[in-house]
Parts: sequence; C-alpha cells; structure tokens
Amino acid sequence: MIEKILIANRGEIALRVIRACREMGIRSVAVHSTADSDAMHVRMADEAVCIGPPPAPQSYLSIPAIISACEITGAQAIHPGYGFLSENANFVQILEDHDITFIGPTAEHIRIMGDKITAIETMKALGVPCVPGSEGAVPDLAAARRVAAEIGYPVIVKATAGGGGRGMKLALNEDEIDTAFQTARAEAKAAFGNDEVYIEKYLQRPRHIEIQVFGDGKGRAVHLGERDCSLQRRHQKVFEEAPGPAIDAETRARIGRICAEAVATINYAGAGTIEFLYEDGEFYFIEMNTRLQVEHPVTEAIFGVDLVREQIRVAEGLPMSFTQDDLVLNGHAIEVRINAERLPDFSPSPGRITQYHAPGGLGVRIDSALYDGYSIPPYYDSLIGKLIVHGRDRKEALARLNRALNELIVDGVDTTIPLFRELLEEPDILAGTYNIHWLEKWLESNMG
Ligand code: MV4
Repeated sequence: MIEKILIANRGEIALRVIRACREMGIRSVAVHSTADSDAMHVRMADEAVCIGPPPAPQSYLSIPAIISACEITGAQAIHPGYGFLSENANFVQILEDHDITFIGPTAEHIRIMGDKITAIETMKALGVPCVPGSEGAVPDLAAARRVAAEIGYPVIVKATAGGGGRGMKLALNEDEIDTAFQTARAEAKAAFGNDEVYIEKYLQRPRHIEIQVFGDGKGRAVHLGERDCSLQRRHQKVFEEAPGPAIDAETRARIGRICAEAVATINYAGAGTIEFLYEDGEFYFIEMNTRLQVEHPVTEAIFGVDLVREQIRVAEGLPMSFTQDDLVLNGHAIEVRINAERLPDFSPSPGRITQYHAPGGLGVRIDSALYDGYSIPPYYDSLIGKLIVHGRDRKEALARLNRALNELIVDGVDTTIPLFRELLEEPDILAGTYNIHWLEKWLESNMG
C-alpha cells in the first residue's frame, strides 16, 4: 500500500494530485524551487521540500534532488504530473532501481512511445490505423524522394525524437522535398541529438482527436472516448472538449475499442492518450502520450471518474475501479486554458495577482493554484488555471462556459480570458465546425 506520494510538479496539476491523495487517505509531499516557496501546492501538501533554485533543470527536472526528497520524507511513490519528468524513461528506470514506485507506465512503454517511429510501428502492428508513410526511418535524400513520390504530395517530414509539433517540415511538391528532408534532419540533430526522420502523407484539414485510454498493466484496458483538441496556437492547446463534436457513438466505440485492445495487448499501465488526425471520417494515428494530460478533466466530467485516483490504484497493483461497460458517457464538457499571457502576441505576463475570484455553481470546475496576492514567477509555463464546464449537451456546456467566464476575475496580470469571450461569439465555435488550422487563421484576421 502506498501511504505517501511525492508530487514532482507544481501549479494546478500538483493540487490535482494532492486532492486525489487526500480523498484516498494518502499523505502528500510537495517539492518546490526557491521561486515557489509561497506556491499553493506547498501550502496544500502535508509536507514540502525545497529542491533547488528557480530554473527547472536545477529543481523540478533534477532527478537527484527529487530522489533525495523521497528518501528524506519516506515517500514510496512519485506522481510526475505532466511535463517535467513525466515522460522521461531514464527517470522511471532510476526510480525502479531505487524501489520508488512511479505512478505511470513502465520505462519501456515511455521509451517506445517517445520514439515516434517505434510508436507508429508498434501501433500499426496492433491494428491501429496510421498515416500513409515511410516504413520507419528515411536514411537519405534518394530514399526521401522515392518515398514521397510513392505516398504522393504533399508530404510532411518529421523527426522521430520530435513530437508536439517540434521538428516537422512540409513539402508541397517534389521541388520542396530536398530542402524539407535536409532541414528536418539538421534541426532534429540540433534539437534532439537524433537526426532520424520519417515521412508521412500531409493531411490538409484534419481535426486533432485524442482517445483517452487506461490500462491496469496486466492486460486489461478501457477507453474513455475522445477529446477534440483542434483549437491550438503554435501547438499549444487553448480549448478542448469531450465528446468531439464530429464523432458519433458508433465511431467512438469503434476507434475506442481498437485503442483499448492495443494498450491491453502491451500490458500498458495507467493513463495514456492516443493522438489521431481525423479527416473525412478516417482516423490516422500520429503519437501516443504516456502521461496524464492537461485536458483530462473534460474526460473526467463526462464519465464521472477520477483519473488520478485510478492511476494511484493501478500503481499499487489494484484493479481499475470500472470496466468498459461501467463507463457511460454523460453530457458534454469544455475546458479553456487560462494563461498569464498578453494578447495579441501571447507574450508571458508574470506578476502579482491583485484580485482573484473563481466562478462556481452547477457544472463548473476550476483547477488552479492561484490565490489573492500570489505572484506568478517568470520561470515556468504560463498556464495559471483551467476552467472546465459540464452540461447535459454541448449547447448547455457553451452557455455555462459563457456564464462562468463572466464570473471569473483574474486581475494584476494579462490573461487569455478575453480570447474565450470572443471565441464564444464565433459561429464555427458555436457549431463545432473547426479543424487544426481554424484558430491560427482566426487569430491572424482578428488579432493581426
Ligand atoms: C501532421 C499534420 C498533417 N499531416 N501529420 C503537429 C503536432 C504533432 N503532434 C503532429 N502535427 C501535425 N502532424 C500529418 N501527416 C498536421 C499537424 C499539425 C497539427 C496537428 C494537431 C494539432 C495542431 C496542428 C497544427 C499544425 C500541424
């Protein structure tokens, strides 16, 4: 039994994990940098350990500091949250060697999915539909030309070590393949120290649909439907919803079953997200994330489950507390990400919060580590809160989002809140008719 969990993270996700621990009667340990001594996660946890100076490589990413904090406090397990060390296979390997339980999948599964080529090969072998593309790495220019001509233009060259939009180059026709291949390779080498690239057919106007999966590590797994996360700016999601407005029950059941069977087959443990591009009624696998995601609350809302609690159960060797048949989709949920950023350029806006008022009422959830008088430090990412609304249907969720946004007050710093008030006036947002390019185009014509 896990009696004490160390949370190797900060901000709203650290609170999210502490809350699950409390409800399960598990003690929590916060770690923090010197910039976060006054942070809410430090106050809310049962214990706190300072692990280093403000820059993340010396604190939240410092494996020795975090393991020392475990030893000092007697924490038997680590929850990584998202970002930081959450998808670091070496970290998970080191924890295994120290007999500290990692609340998440094995180092091996993280490694497989962290390399996009092995991820695709694995998923393809498991019957998951993938984008037409090269079989594995493309070794040289001659191969790139041949593969691209075979697939048909446009194509996209991607770094196997990339992901989340880093290390991709588009080639619209054969005049562009040489440059695309060579720059992708050079940039991959510089950014990741790994110059392996692969080529896919470029899909021109897909949606980003991701399937939430959950495995017990012993061959059982379920899916919890999809999230439509197409509304992104520079590969940062800003608005996410579940279910996807373009996905019907039959489609959900079909792709969901494929994903659940795939992760069951590999004995995957814990929460995972299988990312697809969805175009003209077809799913194309692109990547798998082996962590709890920022947008997990929309899935929790519509299925009425606590995904962090399930992560902890599975890490303890317990079964999940539900089967596929127990999971009944109820209503519609939307999340908007509140970032401390200045519009129109989304530049960081750290500083002191002079007034904070959170909305409430039926179907409203706020995940945030803000409080009146808190100073947002400049060292970390700009997410300061998530507003999640749940309604009986999409229309009710949108009305509730509008209402909650009008109650929400965050003063003292600039935030993305005004963006959401504007988006809720857009016919395409209200109708759910958007794809991965919609937001960037809208920002271009509405914010210059
Ligand atoms: C693609 C694509 C079109 N065709 N792959 C960007 C992030 C990374 N996760 C995958 N990405 C894309 N891969 C093929 N074969 C278009 C994108 C893409 C994108 C994907 C999801 C959400 C937003 C996006 C914005 C630009 C490009």
